[in-house]
Amino acid sequence: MQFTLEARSKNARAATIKTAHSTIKTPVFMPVGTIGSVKSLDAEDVLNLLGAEIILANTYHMYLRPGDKVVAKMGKLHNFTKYPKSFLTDSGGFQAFSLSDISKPMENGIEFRSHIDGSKHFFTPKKVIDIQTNLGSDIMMILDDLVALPATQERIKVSIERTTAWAQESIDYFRSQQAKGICVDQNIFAIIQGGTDKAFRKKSATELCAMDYDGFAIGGLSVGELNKEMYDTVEHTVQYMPEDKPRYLMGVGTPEDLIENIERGVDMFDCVMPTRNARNGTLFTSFGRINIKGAKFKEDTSPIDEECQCLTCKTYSRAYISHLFRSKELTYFRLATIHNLHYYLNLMREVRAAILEDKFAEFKEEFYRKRS
Ligand code: PRF
Ligand code: ZN
Repeated sequence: MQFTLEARSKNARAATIKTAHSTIKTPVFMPVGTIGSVKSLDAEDVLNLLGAEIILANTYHMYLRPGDKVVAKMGKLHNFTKYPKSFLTDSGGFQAFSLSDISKPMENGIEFRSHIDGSKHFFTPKKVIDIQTNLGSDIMMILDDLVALPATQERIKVSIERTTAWAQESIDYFRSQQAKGICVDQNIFAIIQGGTDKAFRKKSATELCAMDYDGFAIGGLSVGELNKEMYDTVEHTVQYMPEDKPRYLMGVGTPEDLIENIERGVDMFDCVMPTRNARNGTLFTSFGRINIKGAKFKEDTSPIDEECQCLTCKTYSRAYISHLFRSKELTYFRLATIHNLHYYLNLMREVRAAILEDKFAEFKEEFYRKRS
């Protein structure tokens, strides 16, 4: 993987990441395609979304169904899904923690029960690398031990110690597999934990960033803490992360969260927010959010957002989209998802242009002015 830092505007960065399957311009928002599809869209729809060079899929889901061995036989994620650009796969630790009825983090891995059929499984650092090797993702994530906040100091301490031990085991195994000619086109990121505690974050970041990873993620945020605590933790953590590798904030967030964390030096994001919100009627616009359910849209001939250039806004009225939503028509989900993802991807494109001109501060001011 090639990482080229192109510009900075204060702490905000614009860079290019080259994987075996695409060239990703940062800051980047990665649409979530948990089971190998961005919900309601097909690969062609995603390719037609401006600048969608990478999507995120989940190890946990693909392992349980259809099974990583099936995906490998079908030509890995790229050929199975027909999305030819980059995939990042999350390791499964987070999904085992959030979806499973029972998830037990232990010294050597995480035991969990399938949310599909209740069957028992055990993820270890090596096992999730083997699964992600079968999936063929361009960027794989290590198994980490994350905790819901608020948590006790003792639990956070266990989490960062375990995550560091697993990270060492993961990188040794991954590089030794590569030395055997396995997963040579793939990359691996470590995940910093530590809750909102400054000393724990410093320790976790320092230990992980000393290892030979291709990039680093900040995990364990957006799990119940205040926005300000998230921003402060990111600002604090970033100073212990290398300049010459990508920085990825996992599972974040709102458009405002993206702007705030780009300002603090984050390059990559993923979140279900644009896709999930689309499905429940919340649409993002340049002047803030709207709920398309509103009676006031019933005879509204204008597009969702006058400034938006997406397929949905170029073609359809709010009245029609609102009617489809009320009727729970399947077409609604596709059109709304296209719009919300376009909004997120376009926001990243505009932020990047501003950083390249060293005008991030001006951009941020205008962004907030329009929504007030
Ligand atoms: N770890 C992993 N995946 C994640 C997170 C994490 O901490 C988060 C936290 N917001 C989202 N997804 N492995
Ligand atoms: Zn639109």
